[in-house]
Amino acid sequence: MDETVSVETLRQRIERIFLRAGMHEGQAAPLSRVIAAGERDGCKSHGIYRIEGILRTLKAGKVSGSAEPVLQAAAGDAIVRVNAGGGFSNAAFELGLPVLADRAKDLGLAALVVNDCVHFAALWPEVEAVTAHRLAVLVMCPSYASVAPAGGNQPLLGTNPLAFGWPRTGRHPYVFDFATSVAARGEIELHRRAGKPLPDGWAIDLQGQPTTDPDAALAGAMLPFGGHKGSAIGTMIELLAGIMIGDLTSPEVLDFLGTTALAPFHGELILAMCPDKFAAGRTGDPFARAEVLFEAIQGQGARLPSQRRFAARAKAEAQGIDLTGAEVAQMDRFLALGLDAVA
Ligand code: NDP
Ligand code: PYC
Repeated sequence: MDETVSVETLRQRIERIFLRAGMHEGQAAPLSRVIAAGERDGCKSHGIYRIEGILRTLKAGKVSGSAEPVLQAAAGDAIVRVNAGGGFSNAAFELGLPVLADRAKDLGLAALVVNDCVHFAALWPEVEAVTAHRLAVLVMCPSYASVAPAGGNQPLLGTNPLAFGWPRTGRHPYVFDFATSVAARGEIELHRRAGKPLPDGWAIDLQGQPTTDPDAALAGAMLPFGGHKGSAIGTMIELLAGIMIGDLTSPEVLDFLGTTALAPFHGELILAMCPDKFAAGRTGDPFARAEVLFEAIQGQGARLPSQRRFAARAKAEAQGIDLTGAEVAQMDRFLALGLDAVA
Protein backbone atom coordinates (compact mmCIF):
# COMPACT_ATOMS: atom_id res chain seq x y z
CA MET A 1 0.00 0.00 0.00
CA ASP A 2 1.19 3.55 -0.74
CA GLU A 3 2.49 5.41 2.32
CA THR A 4 3.49 8.94 3.24
CA VAL A 5 6.28 9.08 5.80
CA SER A 6 8.38 11.77 7.46
CA VAL A 7 11.99 12.14 6.34
CA GLU A 8 13.21 10.85 9.71
CA THR A 9 10.88 7.82 9.63
CA LEU A 10 12.20 6.92 6.20
CA ARG A 11 15.80 7.41 7.35
CA GLN A 12 15.28 5.10 10.32
CA ARG A 13 13.68 2.45 8.10
CA ILE A 14 16.65 2.58 5.72
CA GLU A 15 19.10 2.38 8.61
CA ARG A 16 17.32 -0.69 10.01
CA ILE A 17 17.63 -2.40 6.62
CA PHE A 18 21.39 -1.83 6.60
CA LEU A 19 21.83 -2.95 10.21
CA ARG A 20 19.77 -6.08 9.45
CA ALA A 21 22.15 -6.73 6.52
CA GLY A 22 25.05 -6.76 8.99
CA MET A 23 26.38 -3.26 8.52
CA HIS A 24 27.82 -1.46 11.54
CA GLU A 25 26.16 1.71 12.82
CA GLY A 26 29.13 3.88 11.71
CA GLN A 27 28.43 2.95 8.07
CA ALA A 28 24.65 2.49 8.22
CA ALA A 29 23.85 5.88 9.77
CA PRO A 30 25.55 8.19 7.22
CA LEU A 31 24.33 5.98 4.40
CA SER A 32 20.73 6.19 5.59
CA ARG A 33 21.01 9.99 5.87
CA VAL A 34 22.19 10.41 2.29
CA ILE A 35 19.57 8.07 0.79
CA ALA A 36 16.70 9.62 2.76
CA ALA A 37 17.96 13.05 1.66
CA GLY A 38 17.83 11.87 -1.97
CA GLU A 39 14.16 10.92 -1.60
CA ARG A 40 13.41 14.11 0.32
CA ASP A 41 14.92 16.27 -2.44
CA GLY A 42 13.17 14.41 -5.27
CA CYS A 43 16.39 12.83 -6.57
CA LYS A 44 15.00 9.37 -7.32
CA SER A 45 18.13 8.21 -9.17
CA HIS A 46 20.06 8.31 -5.85
CA GLY A 47 17.27 7.61 -3.36
CA ILE A 48 15.83 4.34 -2.03
CA TYR A 49 16.23 2.66 -5.40
CA ARG A 50 19.97 2.44 -4.50
CA ILE A 51 19.33 0.20 -1.44
CA GLU A 52 19.19 -2.95 -3.54
CA GLY A 53 22.53 -2.21 -5.23
CA ILE A 54 24.12 -1.50 -1.86
CA LEU A 55 22.92 -4.82 -0.47
CA ARG A 56 24.17 -6.61 -3.58
CA THR A 57 27.56 -4.92 -3.24
CA LEU A 58 27.75 -5.97 0.42
CA LYS A 59 26.79 -9.54 -0.42
CA ALA A 60 29.40 -9.69 -3.19
CA GLY A 61 32.06 -8.62 -0.66
CA LYS A 62 32.88 -5.50 -2.71
CA VAL A 63 32.28 -3.11 0.19
CA SER A 64 32.91 -3.37 3.92
CA GLY A 65 29.92 -2.75 6.15
CA SER A 66 32.15 -2.56 9.22
CA ALA A 67 34.97 -0.32 7.92
CA GLU A 68 36.25 2.40 10.21
CA PRO A 69 37.68 5.28 8.21
CA VAL A 70 41.11 6.58 9.21
CA LEU A 71 42.06 10.26 9.07
CA GLN A 72 45.56 11.43 8.11
CA ALA A 73 46.15 15.17 8.41
CA ALA A 74 49.66 16.31 9.26
CA ALA A 75 49.66 19.71 11.00
CA GLY A 76 49.48 22.60 8.53
CA ASP A 77 49.02 20.33 5.51
CA ALA A 78 46.48 21.52 2.91
CA ILE A 79 45.77 17.94 1.86
CA VAL A 80 43.64 16.03 4.33
CA ARG A 81 43.26 12.31 3.65
CA VAL A 82 40.74 9.80 4.84
CA ASN A 83 41.15 6.15 4.02
CA ALA A 84 37.65 4.71 3.93
CA GLY A 85 39.00 1.18 4.45
CA GLY A 86 36.79 -0.25 1.74
CA GLY A 87 33.64 1.18 3.32
CA PHE A 88 31.23 3.77 1.96
CA SER A 89 32.49 7.27 1.21
CA ASN A 90 29.83 8.88 3.40
CA ALA A 91 31.34 7.92 6.78
CA ALA A 92 34.82 8.88 5.52
CA PHE A 93 33.60 12.28 4.34
CA GLU A 94 31.95 13.00 7.69
CA LEU A 95 35.22 12.20 9.49
CA GLY A 96 37.30 14.45 7.23
CA LEU A 97 34.91 17.41 6.95
CA PRO A 98 35.75 19.36 10.16
CA VAL A 99 39.49 19.17 9.45
CA LEU A 100 38.96 20.14 5.80
CA ALA A 101 36.89 23.17 6.83
CA ASP A 102 39.45 24.34 9.41
CA ARG A 103 42.33 23.98 6.97
CA ALA A 104 40.49 25.79 4.16
CA LYS A 105 39.73 28.69 6.49
CA ASP A 106 43.35 28.85 7.71
CA LEU A 107 45.08 28.34 4.37
CA GLY A 108 42.47 29.64 1.92
CA LEU A 109 42.43 26.35 0.02
CA ALA A 110 42.39 22.74 1.22
CA ALA A 111 41.60 19.34 -0.25
CA LEU A 112 39.96 16.28 1.22
CA VAL A 113 41.11 13.11 -0.49
CA VAL A 114 39.00 10.06 0.23
CA ASN A 115 40.71 6.82 -0.79
CA ASP A 116 39.46 3.23 -1.01
CA CYS A 117 35.77 4.02 -0.77
CA VAL A 118 32.53 2.91 -2.39
CA HIS A 119 30.67 5.96 -3.72
CA PHE A 120 27.19 5.44 -5.13
CA ALA A 121 25.57 8.69 -3.99
CA ALA A 122 24.70 12.16 -5.20
CA LEU A 123 27.42 14.72 -4.41
CA TRP A 124 25.22 17.60 -3.26
CA PRO A 125 24.94 16.41 0.38
CA GLU A 126 28.71 16.79 0.62
CA VAL A 127 28.64 20.13 -1.19
CA GLU A 128 26.03 21.49 1.21
CA ALA A 129 27.99 20.23 4.22
CA VAL A 130 31.04 22.24 3.06
CA THR A 131 29.14 25.42 2.09
CA ALA A 132 27.64 25.37 5.60
CA HIS A 133 31.18 26.37 6.71
CA ARG A 134 30.99 29.46 4.43
CA LEU A 135 33.36 27.82 1.96
CA ALA A 136 33.10 27.35 -1.80
CA VAL A 137 33.62 23.76 -2.92
CA LEU A 138 34.19 21.46 -5.88
CA VAL A 139 33.53 17.73 -5.53
CA MET A 140 34.22 14.99 -8.06
CA CYS A 141 34.70 11.24 -8.37
CA PRO A 142 34.96 8.59 -11.12
CA SER A 143 32.42 5.74 -11.32
CA TYR A 144 32.84 2.73 -13.66
CA ALA A 145 33.45 2.57 -17.40
CA SER A 146 30.06 3.21 -18.98
CA VAL A 147 30.50 6.34 -21.13
CA ALA A 148 32.12 6.47 -24.59
CA PRO A 149 34.50 9.41 -25.08
CA ALA A 150 33.26 11.90 -27.72
CA GLY A 151 34.12 10.38 -31.11
CA GLY A 152 34.47 6.87 -29.61
CA ASN A 153 31.98 4.03 -29.31
CA GLN A 154 33.00 1.89 -26.31
CA PRO A 155 32.43 2.46 -22.57
CA LEU A 156 35.60 3.93 -21.06
CA LEU A 157 34.90 6.96 -18.86
CA GLY A 158 32.56 6.85 -15.90
CA THR A 159 29.43 8.95 -15.49
CA ASN A 160 31.83 10.96 -13.29
CA PRO A 161 29.80 13.48 -11.30
CA LEU A 162 31.00 17.04 -10.76
CA ALA A 163 29.42 19.33 -8.19
CA PHE A 164 30.03 22.88 -7.03
CA GLY A 165 28.73 24.93 -4.15
CA TRP A 166 28.85 28.61 -3.15
CA PRO A 167 27.62 29.70 0.29
CA ARG A 168 24.88 32.33 0.59
CA THR A 169 23.93 34.19 3.73
CA GLY A 170 20.50 33.25 5.05
CA ARG A 171 19.63 31.24 1.95
CA HIS A 172 20.28 27.84 0.48
CA PRO A 173 23.71 27.74 -1.19
CA TYR A 174 24.16 27.91 -4.94
CA VAL A 175 24.73 24.25 -5.88
CA PHE A 176 25.00 22.34 -9.11
CA ASP A 177 25.64 18.63 -9.24
CA PHE A 178 25.59 16.57 -12.41
CA ALA A 179 26.89 13.50 -14.14
CA THR A 180 29.31 14.29 -16.99
CA SER A 181 27.29 11.86 -19.11
CA VAL A 182 24.07 13.22 -20.62
CA ALA A 183 22.23 11.69 -17.64
CA ALA A 184 23.17 9.64 -14.60
CA ARG A 185 23.20 5.88 -15.21
CA GLY A 186 20.59 5.60 -12.46
CA GLU A 187 18.19 7.47 -14.76
CA ILE A 188 18.63 4.82 -17.45
CA GLU A 189 17.89 2.07 -14.94
CA LEU A 190 14.77 3.93 -13.76
CA HIS A 191 13.58 4.24 -17.39
CA ARG A 192 14.20 0.50 -17.84
CA ARG A 193 12.16 -0.37 -14.75
CA ALA A 194 9.33 1.92 -15.84
CA GLY A 195 9.36 0.42 -19.36
CA LYS A 196 9.96 3.88 -20.85
CA PRO A 197 12.21 4.71 -23.83
CA LEU A 198 15.17 7.03 -23.26
CA PRO A 199 15.25 10.52 -24.75
CA ASP A 200 17.30 10.77 -27.95
CA GLY A 201 21.00 11.42 -27.55
CA TRP A 202 21.61 9.62 -24.25
CA ALA A 203 23.24 6.41 -25.43
CA ILE A 204 24.53 4.10 -28.16
CA ASP A 205 24.08 0.34 -28.45
CA LEU A 206 26.73 -2.39 -28.67
CA GLN A 207 27.18 -1.61 -32.38
CA GLY A 208 27.75 2.08 -31.63
CA GLN A 209 24.36 3.10 -33.06
CA PRO A 210 22.09 5.63 -31.27
CA THR A 211 19.47 3.89 -29.12
CA THR A 212 16.51 4.83 -26.94
CA ASP A 213 16.16 1.29 -25.55
CA PRO A 214 17.38 1.27 -21.91
CA ASP A 215 18.57 -2.37 -22.13
CA ALA A 216 20.56 -1.66 -25.30
CA ALA A 217 21.96 1.47 -23.66
CA LEU A 218 23.04 -0.40 -20.53
CA ALA A 219 24.74 -3.02 -22.71
CA GLY A 220 26.27 -0.38 -25.00
CA ALA A 221 27.57 3.00 -23.85
CA MET A 222 26.25 6.26 -22.54
CA LEU A 223 27.26 9.56 -24.16
CA PRO A 224 29.07 12.46 -22.51
CA PHE A 225 27.07 15.69 -22.06
CA GLY A 226 28.02 18.48 -24.45
CA GLY A 227 30.06 16.25 -26.79
CA HIS A 228 33.81 16.89 -26.57
CA LYS A 229 33.35 19.29 -23.63
CA GLY A 230 31.72 16.75 -21.31
CA SER A 231 34.20 14.15 -22.55
CA ALA A 232 37.11 16.38 -21.50
CA ILE A 233 35.60 17.15 -18.09
CA GLY A 234 34.96 13.43 -17.53
CA THR A 235 38.59 12.77 -18.43
CA MET A 236 39.76 15.49 -16.02
CA ILE A 237 37.86 13.73 -13.23
CA GLU A 238 39.60 10.43 -14.06
CA LEU A 239 42.92 12.31 -13.80
CA LEU A 240 42.29 14.35 -10.65
CA ALA A 241 40.01 12.07 -8.62
CA GLY A 242 41.49 8.80 -9.89
CA ILE A 243 45.08 8.88 -11.02
CA MET A 244 46.27 11.96 -9.08
CA ILE A 245 45.01 10.67 -5.73
CA GLY A 246 46.37 7.16 -6.34
CA ASP A 247 42.99 5.56 -6.75
CA LEU A 248 41.16 3.61 -9.44
CA THR A 249 40.00 5.07 -12.76
CA SER A 250 36.58 4.08 -14.12
CA PRO A 251 37.94 1.33 -16.45
CA GLU A 252 39.95 -0.06 -13.51
CA VAL A 253 36.81 0.01 -11.35
CA LEU A 254 34.95 -2.04 -13.95
CA ASP A 255 37.82 -4.55 -14.05
CA PHE A 256 37.72 -4.77 -10.25
CA LEU A 257 33.93 -5.23 -10.06
CA GLY A 258 33.44 -7.25 -13.24
CA THR A 259 29.96 -5.69 -13.58
CA THR A 260 28.11 -2.38 -13.48
CA ALA A 261 25.47 -3.95 -11.23
CA LEU A 262 27.47 -3.18 -8.07
CA ALA A 263 28.39 0.16 -6.51
CA PRO A 264 31.79 1.47 -7.66
CA PHE A 265 34.96 1.33 -5.53
CA HIS A 266 37.39 4.20 -6.04
CA GLY A 267 38.34 7.59 -4.53
CA GLU A 268 36.86 11.06 -4.26
CA LEU A 269 38.31 14.58 -4.30
CA ILE A 270 36.83 17.56 -2.46
CA LEU A 271 38.41 21.00 -2.92
CA ALA A 272 37.34 23.64 -0.40
CA MET A 273 38.07 27.35 -0.95
CA CYS A 274 37.63 30.31 1.36
CA PRO A 275 36.20 33.26 -0.67
CA ASP A 276 37.18 35.79 2.02
CA LYS A 277 40.83 34.72 1.77
CA PHE A 278 40.89 34.64 -2.04
CA ALA A 279 39.28 38.09 -2.32
CA ALA A 280 41.37 39.72 0.44
CA GLY A 281 42.72 43.12 -0.54
CA ARG A 282 40.45 43.47 -3.55
CA THR A 283 37.42 45.70 -3.82
CA GLY A 284 34.01 44.30 -2.98
CA ASP A 285 32.61 41.60 -0.73
CA PRO A 286 32.60 38.33 -2.73
CA PHE A 287 29.36 37.15 -1.15
CA ALA A 288 27.53 40.40 -1.96
CA ARG A 289 28.89 40.35 -5.52
CA ALA A 290 27.71 36.76 -5.96
CA GLU A 291 24.19 37.82 -4.98
CA VAL A 292 24.21 40.42 -7.78
CA LEU A 293 25.06 37.67 -10.23
CA PHE A 294 22.38 35.27 -8.94
CA GLU A 295 19.76 38.04 -9.06
CA ALA A 296 20.72 38.84 -12.65
CA ILE A 297 20.32 35.19 -13.63
CA GLN A 298 16.93 34.92 -11.99
CA GLY A 299 16.00 38.37 -13.31
CA GLN A 300 15.93 36.85 -16.79
CA GLY A 301 13.42 34.23 -15.65
CA ALA A 302 16.10 31.53 -15.43
CA ARG A 303 16.21 29.31 -12.39
CA LEU A 304 19.24 28.52 -10.29
CA PRO A 305 20.41 24.89 -10.16
CA SER A 306 19.10 23.08 -7.06
CA GLN A 307 16.05 25.34 -6.92
CA ARG A 308 13.81 22.39 -7.87
CA ARG A 309 15.57 20.27 -5.24
CA PHE A 310 15.16 22.83 -2.46
CA ALA A 311 11.46 23.20 -3.33
CA ALA A 312 11.06 19.40 -3.16
CA ARG A 313 12.82 19.45 0.23
CA ALA A 314 10.51 22.10 1.64
CA LYS A 315 7.48 20.10 0.47
CA ALA A 316 8.80 16.81 1.88
CA GLU A 317 9.63 18.43 5.21
CA ALA A 318 6.14 19.92 5.44
CA GLN A 319 4.05 17.08 3.99
CA GLY A 320 6.26 13.97 4.16
CA ILE A 321 7.60 11.70 1.42
CA ASP A 322 5.21 9.70 -0.76
CA LEU A 323 6.26 6.07 -1.22
CA THR A 324 4.58 3.72 -3.68
CA GLY A 325 3.23 0.38 -2.52
CA ALA A 326 6.01 -1.33 -4.50
CA GLU A 327 8.68 0.73 -2.74
CA VAL A 328 7.20 -0.05 0.69
CA ALA A 329 6.94 -3.77 -0.13
CA GLN A 330 10.54 -3.87 -1.34
CA MET A 331 11.85 -2.19 1.81
CA ASP A 332 9.77 -4.58 3.98
CA ARG A 333 11.31 -7.48 2.09
CA PHE A 334 14.85 -6.16 2.61
CA LEU A 335 14.14 -5.75 6.31
CA ALA A 336 12.70 -9.25 6.64
CA LEU A 337 15.31 -11.11 4.59
CA GLY A 338 18.50 -9.05 4.90
CA LEU A 339 21.10 -10.10 2.35
CA ASP A 340 18.97 -13.12 1.36
CA ALA A 341 16.69 -10.62 -0.40
CA VAL A 342 19.26 -9.99 -3.13
CA ALA A 343 21.11 -12.18 -5.61
P1 NDP B 1 20.45 16.53 -13.56
O1 NDP B 1 20.73 16.70 -15.01
O2 NDP B 1 19.12 16.06 -13.14
O3 NDP B 1 20.72 17.91 -12.79
C1 NDP B 1 21.98 18.52 -12.87
C2 NDP B 1 22.01 19.85 -12.16
O4 NDP B 1 21.42 20.83 -13.00
C3 NDP B 1 21.25 19.90 -10.85
O5 NDP B 1 21.96 20.70 -9.96
C4 NDP B 1 19.92 20.52 -11.28
O6 NDP B 1 19.22 21.18 -10.23
C5 NDP B 1 20.36 21.49 -12.33
N1 NDP B 1 19.33 21.82 -13.30
C6 NDP B 1 18.51 20.97 -13.96
N2 NDP B 1 17.69 21.65 -14.78
C7 NDP B 1 18.00 22.95 -14.63
C8 NDP B 1 17.51 24.16 -15.22
N3 NDP B 1 16.54 24.15 -16.11
N4 NDP B 1 18.06 25.32 -14.83
C9 NDP B 1 19.06 25.36 -13.92
N5 NDP B 1 19.57 24.25 -13.34
C10 NDP B 1 19.04 23.07 -13.70
O7 NDP B 1 21.57 15.59 -12.89
P2 NDP B 1 22.26 14.27 -13.43
O8 NDP B 1 21.23 13.30 -13.93
O9 NDP B 1 23.37 14.60 -14.33
O10 NDP B 1 22.86 13.70 -12.04
C11 NDP B 1 21.99 13.31 -11.01
C12 NDP B 1 22.77 12.92 -9.78
O11 NDP B 1 23.50 11.75 -10.01
C13 NDP B 1 23.76 13.95 -9.25
O12 NDP B 1 23.38 14.24 -7.92
C14 NDP B 1 25.11 13.22 -9.27
O13 NDP B 1 25.97 13.51 -8.17
C15 NDP B 1 24.67 11.79 -9.21
N6 NDP B 1 25.69 10.90 -9.78
C16 NDP B 1 26.50 10.20 -8.93
C17 NDP B 1 27.47 9.36 -9.44
C18 NDP B 1 28.40 8.62 -8.53
O14 NDP B 1 29.23 7.88 -9.02
N7 NDP B 1 28.33 8.77 -7.24
C19 NDP B 1 27.65 9.17 -10.87
C20 NDP B 1 26.78 10.02 -11.67
C21 NDP B 1 25.83 10.84 -11.14
P3 NDP B 1 17.85 20.52 -9.62
O15 NDP B 1 18.30 19.31 -8.85
O16 NDP B 1 17.27 21.59 -8.77
O17 NDP B 1 16.99 20.16 -10.81
O1 PYC C 1 23.93 7.15 -11.62
O2 PYC C 1 25.64 7.18 -12.99
C1 PYC C 1 25.12 6.92 -11.91
C2 PYC C 1 25.98 6.33 -10.87
C3 PYC C 1 27.10 5.58 -11.05
C4 PYC C 1 27.55 5.25 -9.80
C5 PYC C 1 26.70 5.80 -8.89
N1 PYC C 1 25.74 6.46 -9.56
